[in-house]
Amino acid sequence: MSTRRSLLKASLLTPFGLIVASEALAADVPPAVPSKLAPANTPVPYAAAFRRPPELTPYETGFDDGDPSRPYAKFALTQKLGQASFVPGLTTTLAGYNGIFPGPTIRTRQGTRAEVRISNALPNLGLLHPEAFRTVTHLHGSASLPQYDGYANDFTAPGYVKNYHYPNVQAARTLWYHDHNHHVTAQNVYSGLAGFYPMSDSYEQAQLPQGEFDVPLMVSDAMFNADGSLGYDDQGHKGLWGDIVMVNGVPWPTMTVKPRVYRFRVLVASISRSYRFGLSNGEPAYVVGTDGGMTPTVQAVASWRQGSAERYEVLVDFRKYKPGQSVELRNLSNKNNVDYPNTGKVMRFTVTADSGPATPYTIPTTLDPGPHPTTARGGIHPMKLTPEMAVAKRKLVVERVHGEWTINGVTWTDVDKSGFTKLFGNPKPMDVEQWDITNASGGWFHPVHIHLIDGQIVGRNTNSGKPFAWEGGPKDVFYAGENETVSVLMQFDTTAAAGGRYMVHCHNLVHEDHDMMTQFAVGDLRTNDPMTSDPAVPETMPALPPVYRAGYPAGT
Ligand SMILES: [Cu+2]
Repeated sequence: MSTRRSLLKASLLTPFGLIVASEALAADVPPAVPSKLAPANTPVPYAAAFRRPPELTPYETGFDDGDPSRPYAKFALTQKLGQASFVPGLTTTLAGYNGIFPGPTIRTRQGTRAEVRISNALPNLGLLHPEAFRTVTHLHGSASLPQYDGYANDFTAPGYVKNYHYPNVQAARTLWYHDHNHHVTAQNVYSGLAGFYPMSDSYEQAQLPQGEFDVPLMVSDAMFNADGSLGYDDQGHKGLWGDIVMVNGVPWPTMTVKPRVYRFRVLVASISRSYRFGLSNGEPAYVVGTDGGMTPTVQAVASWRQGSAERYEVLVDFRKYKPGQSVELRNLSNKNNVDYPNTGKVMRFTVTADSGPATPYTIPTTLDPGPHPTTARGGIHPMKLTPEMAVAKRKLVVERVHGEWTINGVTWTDVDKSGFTKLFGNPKPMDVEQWDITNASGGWFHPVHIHLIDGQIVGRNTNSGKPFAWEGGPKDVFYAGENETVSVLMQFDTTAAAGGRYMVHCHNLVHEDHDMMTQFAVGDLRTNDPMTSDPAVPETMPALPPVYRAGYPAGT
């Protein structure tokens, strides 16, 4: 570390700056980049009002073969350019689902299958890259068939449309949809291609806050050019760390809350940044859900670590606050992030008087996720898996080799060169396996996403062999921190998804693009070919005007 760089770091000390300074020595993270925005265009923390993404209604609902036990809902999204006011006094061109960021929230229910028709009405060239503006949509958290799972090379070109099928048979959870196009996923997601897809079921509805008190928080970071356009700099494929933290596309918003218990579905949609969230007054957050649904035991935590694509559902109890009181959601940061003066802040809650008597609610200590949806066919709830059930153990090493991000030395380019036949593993349908994900590098962290599965973290070498307190539920992203090995049990449950090829990759999207991604196949790798089974077709229909549900008042 050069003296100059150390000084630069030292000049950026935040209230949590001691962490930054002491851990920067071991890091190979890129230097901070000064903001290009004029002071008048620089957002001020907590000045802007919180908002929720609009909720999209289906354009058609019905029953397969007229059978009332087989409902479906069909949605349509158009990927197109749009204009947003992210920073004061300037407009920003983005590429989003329906031209907005975050994209529309799609709420679904377990047992109602969905189709989402995604039309690419983007220009021929990317907004932040010079390549064709092809898109691939992955519904993260869904056990979808390979041809609907957003395989990185199953692209939809501008002027084309793909109708994605989602089974929605899993337990209630916070899913999200986002771009997954090979080599430019980072630029495409950063341009705005990301949205929520919460799925409910009767167990979740009976136990966790709903409606007004069920709030999605998409946390991302960005940097802007002087004219308000999105800045993009991944520093030689290391990562992108912006100086502005946004929640649902609003820099450091203030949310007005009632003195009630709120449920926040926290999603990190950042390209590279990871967070350590906590409330500014040290009050606990109650972790009730992880990537794949409710946690069997509710954990009160003072803070929790969360990387790209991880979802944590937390309850915050505002009942003890007086009207006018405020509390902040802060980011204490983690090793190997690039921190700026205000990246330690996320959002602020200001408590207002209640609108009427609240329904009594006790913060639960345990949660019942209900019967596992595929038990009848041999499916086991991920939190009931035990190491003895594993029929295979695999080691997955994430590392930088000769300037390329790799998994066991393999890149997606190697997979491409094999005609997409190269496999990391080939479990049989319904097999249980243990995968040990190792990051032997002290200088990086990698949130590793395994498609298709819900896993149980059974061990972490850095935490006396145990998962962290907040990791007590089903997961599909596994944060492999510096010198960490995280051990995961998973069942390759193909009840909803048959078999075929699925990706494994780092969810630092810059690492994923260059080229930390490989694949496994469940059963025969030739079934459900992700690129030829149901490819995109030329769009022949005019875009449907979207219909959104009535939202909540500004700031709430
Ligand atoms: Cu990575």
